[in-house]
Amino acid sequence: MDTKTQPQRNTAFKKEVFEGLTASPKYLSSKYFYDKTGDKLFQDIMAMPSYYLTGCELDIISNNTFTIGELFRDRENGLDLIELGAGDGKKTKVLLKYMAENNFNFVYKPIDISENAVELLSNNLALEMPLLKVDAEVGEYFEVLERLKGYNKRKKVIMVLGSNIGNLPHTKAIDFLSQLKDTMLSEDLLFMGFDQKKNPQTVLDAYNDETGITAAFNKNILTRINRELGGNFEVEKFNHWETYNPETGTAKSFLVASEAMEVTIEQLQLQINFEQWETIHTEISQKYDDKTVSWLAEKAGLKIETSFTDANEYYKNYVFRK
Ligand code: AVJ
Repeated sequence: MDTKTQPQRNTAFKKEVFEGLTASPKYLSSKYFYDKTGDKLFQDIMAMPSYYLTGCELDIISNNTFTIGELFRDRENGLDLIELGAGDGKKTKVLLKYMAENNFNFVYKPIDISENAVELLSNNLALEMPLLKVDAEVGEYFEVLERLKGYNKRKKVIMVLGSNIGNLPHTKAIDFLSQLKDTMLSEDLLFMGFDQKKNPQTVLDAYNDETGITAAFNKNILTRINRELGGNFEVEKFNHWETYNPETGTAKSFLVASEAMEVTIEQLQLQINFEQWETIHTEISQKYDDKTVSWLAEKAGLKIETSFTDANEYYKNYVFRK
């Protein structure tokens, strides 16, 4: 595992928190949800029936393992399977097991922004699949893209599951996709999950559970600022608020101050004021349709080769080529 970039990431965290909380309106980046507590809360989210995304993608991968696996295969030189945002690897393991059992020659390279997630996944794979070649790394998407160019000695398959791309607004998603394209050669594949537009209530329910798990997940970013940057947010005075715009397909998460407050963040030498009902925008979870995905692909210079969906067409995994 590469821990050399840790201090740098902490600096990026500081810089972005400063920028976001001094902006108007205030915002924070959802990529900072994922510390140890955030990872655990996200696991709890994935286990909630209302958070349909995980189950749908698991169904898609389980029902199409052979087709997907054989698309990935290179009988001559094998392949590098690179996963951005690997998390707990639950869905990926279905493919890893197929590949391992069917004589694929491959290295699995999981990359995640959460050091904790990468460590848990590495340990788990060492136990469950001891013969698998794993080369894990900590890093964030845009930071690791450059290094992916070094993986051009044989076929590479890049996976981004979980509709993780949905955290990026379209402009950034196009940037991300076109930078991925720049790392690809003609035989390489990009396998990516996109949550689809559906009944707006179903989307809203996925991000607004009554048990408060999503609220806790959203608020964890404030707890993290308290712990890592010496903040004194009174976390319970913020409300989780979710919106979904069925026209644009954008689900948005906010933290709303339930009263006027003054917050200090020691390490940033920053004092911030909240008016009552002032917001911090924390996350977008974009929903897609075929037309939008085709448009993103075209803008990024990628071609859609095929796609897989579940019985309800709630979710789709697309295979892209350069
Ligand atoms: C992991 C980014 C795909 O946006 O659906 C879950 C994170 N946020 N519940 C998503 C999340 C609130 C999730 N992604």
